[in-house]
Amino acid sequence: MSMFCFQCEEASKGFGCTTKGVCGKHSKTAHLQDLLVYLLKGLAVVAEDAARQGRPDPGVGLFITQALFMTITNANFDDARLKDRIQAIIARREALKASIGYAGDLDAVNWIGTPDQYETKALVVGVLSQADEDVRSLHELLVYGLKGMAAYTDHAAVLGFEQPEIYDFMVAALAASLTESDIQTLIGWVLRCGEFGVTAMALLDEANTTAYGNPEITKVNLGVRDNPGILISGHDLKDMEELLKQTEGTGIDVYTHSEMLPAHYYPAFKKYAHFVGNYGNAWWEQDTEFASFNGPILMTTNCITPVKDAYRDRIFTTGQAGWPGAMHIADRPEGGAKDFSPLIERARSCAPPTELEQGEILGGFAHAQVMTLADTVIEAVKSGAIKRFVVMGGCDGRHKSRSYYTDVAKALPKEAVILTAGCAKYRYNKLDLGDINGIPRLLDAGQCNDSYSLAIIALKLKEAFGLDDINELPISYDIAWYEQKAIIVLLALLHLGVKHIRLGPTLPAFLSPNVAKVLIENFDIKPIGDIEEDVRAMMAAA
Ligand code: SF4
Ligand code: SF3
Repeated sequence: MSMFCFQCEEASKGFGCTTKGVCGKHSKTAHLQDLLVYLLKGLAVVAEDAARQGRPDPGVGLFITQALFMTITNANFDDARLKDRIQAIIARREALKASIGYAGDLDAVNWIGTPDQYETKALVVGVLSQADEDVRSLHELLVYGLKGMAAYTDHAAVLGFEQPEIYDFMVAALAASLTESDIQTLIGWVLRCGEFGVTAMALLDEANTTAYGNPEITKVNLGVRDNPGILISGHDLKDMEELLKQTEGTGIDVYTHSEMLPAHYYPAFKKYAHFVGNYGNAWWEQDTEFASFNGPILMTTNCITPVKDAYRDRIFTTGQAGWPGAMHIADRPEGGAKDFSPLIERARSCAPPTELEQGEILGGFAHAQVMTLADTVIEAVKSGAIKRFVVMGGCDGRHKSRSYYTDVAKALPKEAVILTAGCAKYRYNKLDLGDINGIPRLLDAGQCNDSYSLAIIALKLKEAFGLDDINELPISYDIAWYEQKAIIVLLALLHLGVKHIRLGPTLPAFLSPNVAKVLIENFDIKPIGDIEEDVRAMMAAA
């Protein structure tokens, strides 16, 4: 075994990647990420102590958030940047220790090594260094939830929205994932992670809607025009804003890819005439779709797949994303904007995108928009025109078995409405599912973090129907997961009291049998099964 990683749904053989990641991550990169997380836990222990002494390190929450974000599946494959971050963690930890006179003896708070020692050290501090499989499972579940939370917290911070309580929790929980081994206490940390997941998603919702307005019902064009284009992928809306501003009047069009599709739903972006549409599908099809796009591509976050020669000289990363050899657009200076001129220059010599498809898709059903339709929706439920809502949000992925979600969307009776968010939607968002009394049968709230919108809608419906329990609503959950943002969304739903969630295409490899049993017994989480049986059970309110 030259590495071990089981943080995503595509963990090899449902066990873990042991020689090279299915995602393309080399063992060296996996080791650097292991060491980075380990040392970050050490920094969290020191930061917690500093706060306890009343001498907190003010920037440490955001620093930890951004470093964790780098280790999310498909975010950063660039060893040089991971090494730089490890050095920065050690430097920050040592400075903090010196300033508070810290004298603890944990290895993670004291280890100092040079870059040539990182790999050897990583071999003894990775996931498998915890021998007890239940403790390991809970540590990793907690850390993966924190990674997802880190992504959302960083996006909010970029827009100027930060909450000290979220950072305090992240620091304390990360420290606990190093020092705590009592099973019940760890379960408590995992459940609290869900609670703060809701807080983090609410903060990001506030940040996005304050900066760019409330998403509106929008038809998004799938075709292309004759101008050269820039394709923007990932989740960062501030990058979206700055790219649109800097490309205005240049004769270059801008298209969204994968999780950037919901940018079209925001009023602030609609005013740009060169913001043309969405190109392609979910992240895992990028190797062919980026080739035919013909112009530069900007990856603002996950998901990057191994870069092909066909577009190697056209791919750029920014923020916490990275690919070795890809040009990285530097962070914005204090009070300034990022400089996207290298993409604009590159686009000038590129052919227009090759058309993949034509037509439109509909989206923009975040909570504020759905609430304007509340009376119609409630009436449709009362009259029986809508019998069930099925939440099918989450992530998409490569596995053939994910056709389950397309088949469920097709098999659901015409009285069912699908609520979605995240890139999972690409499995069914181009189907013609029709409408119920004018309400489309597929309501897309936005990015994966906009699962928060789906939770708000559920809570508002619970109120409107005068119910005591969210599980009494005519809503079923049939969720697709891939990476760690889906983990924080799942923990957030559990915190809100949602039960009977179907999770697929497989249950996480990092759940030990005992930890899986706790989730099943307390929340009735179940794996997806036969399409017809699942549809029947969901419609019968199983
Ligand atoms: Fe394997 Fe997923 Fe880890 Fe990549 S992130 S190495 S695919 S488990
Ligand atoms: Fe997709 Fe990577 Fe998770 Fe934001 S872009 S949902 S997989």
